[in-house]
Amino acid sequence: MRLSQYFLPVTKDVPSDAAIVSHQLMLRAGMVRQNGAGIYSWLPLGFKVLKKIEQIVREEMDRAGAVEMLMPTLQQADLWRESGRYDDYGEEMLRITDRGGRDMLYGPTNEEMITDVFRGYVKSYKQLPLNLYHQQWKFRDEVRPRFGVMRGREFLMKDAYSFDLTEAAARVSYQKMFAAYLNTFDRLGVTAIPMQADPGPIGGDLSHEFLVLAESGESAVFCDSEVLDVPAPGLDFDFGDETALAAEMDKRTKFYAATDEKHDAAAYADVPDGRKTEARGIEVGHIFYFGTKYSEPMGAGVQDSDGNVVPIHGGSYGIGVSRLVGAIIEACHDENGIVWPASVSPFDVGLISMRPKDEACAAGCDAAYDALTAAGFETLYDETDDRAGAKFGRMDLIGLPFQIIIGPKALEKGVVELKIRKTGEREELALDAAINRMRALA
Ligand code: 5CA
Repeated sequence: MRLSQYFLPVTKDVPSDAAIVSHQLMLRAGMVRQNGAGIYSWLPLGFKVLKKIEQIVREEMDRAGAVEMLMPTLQQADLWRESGRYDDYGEEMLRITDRGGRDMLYGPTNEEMITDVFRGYVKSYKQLPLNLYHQQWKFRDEVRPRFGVMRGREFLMKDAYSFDLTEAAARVSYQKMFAAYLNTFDRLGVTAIPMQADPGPIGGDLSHEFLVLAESGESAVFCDSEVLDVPAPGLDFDFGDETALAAEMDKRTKFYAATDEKHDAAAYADVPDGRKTEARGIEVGHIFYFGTKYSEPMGAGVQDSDGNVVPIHGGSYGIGVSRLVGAIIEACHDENGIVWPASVSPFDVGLISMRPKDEACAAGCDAAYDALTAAGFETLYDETDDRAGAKFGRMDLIGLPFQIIIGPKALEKGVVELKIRKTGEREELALDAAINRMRALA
């Protein structure tokens, strides 16, 4: 992508209410534009990151056996009356009336709607287990939308819903999502710690939140530092192996880790001294097992092997896809801007032409752009007339993992300058060698 043809409205103007670094950097890097309290347009650069996160989440859900679909944002109030949550949900729910006078709402979550889909088709235990998910915009009329996309009113969520015949089977489905989340966050380049959580308005008796540690996090976190070092299950993990699934959960839950809501000072006192970690965290995922809370009132039952109709055991599994854009920046930035993990970076490399008006330099940069593209690197090519300092600052701000800088002198020597954004390390080498080096580091 040639920068002169792109839309990258970087800016120095950041409103004073942008209190945390990810919000400031997203505005400065031209990733989002606020349209109202907690409501944002995703500008091209931000949208690319959002799509990358969405794709990784999709791949890991699919790997764990969940099946993707799409439900609408607008829902009928009557469905929520069946579960009893229409009145319970309170002011966070945005309620709308259509021209026919029907009560509608902008979905804050989809337990009712998926239960309705399920009961419309699934009648036998033989069709279980089933896990259906989608990635769709949600609306919650938060009292205090803040921190940019981290606590928005309209936000993108991945929500998965599992259906099982028995509680034991439902716990296996829960463990699958637990393991899939660890792999997902690992691929996204962040460490997310699972912690026992309060189920809140979703309900149920088993629930874990996944938190990324960051100073700006809304939750206080108490944990045994050992939990930070447990490796993710890995992409070759066998989701059909129930022993391995239980082990993955035990490996982490055996260490103390809780948010302030669930903190137990007495249990924390047993954590050995050098390992006590008190920090702040951002909730990027939340999983729930709620048994028959929705299936019973909504009549979502299946025939068991004896021919009796029994309500299914359900769970729901959320990931804050749009919140993750902010959370990743909170965990990955320095004084010059964002430092994207390669997996979610909007482009793989930034190519800076030092003298776009110099014919030889322009030709050399065009050739490098073609070579990088042919080598499979998605390249943002800065061929604008801006000052060199402005170009460097902008490229650092948007945080692509690599920069290739080409000026007339380097061209004469047959080299380019490769800069590694994370370390600031710079090296002069031939373009082919730079490509190999980037491949080795990616
Ligand atoms: N139905 C369940 C799971 S599918 C559910 O709604 N869970 S939740 O309420 O915990 O939300 C799931 C995830 O969405 C949270 O972990 C968080 O990462 C994200 N999220 C929740 N509220 C917001 C918000 N206001 N802005 C951005 N992300 C949010």
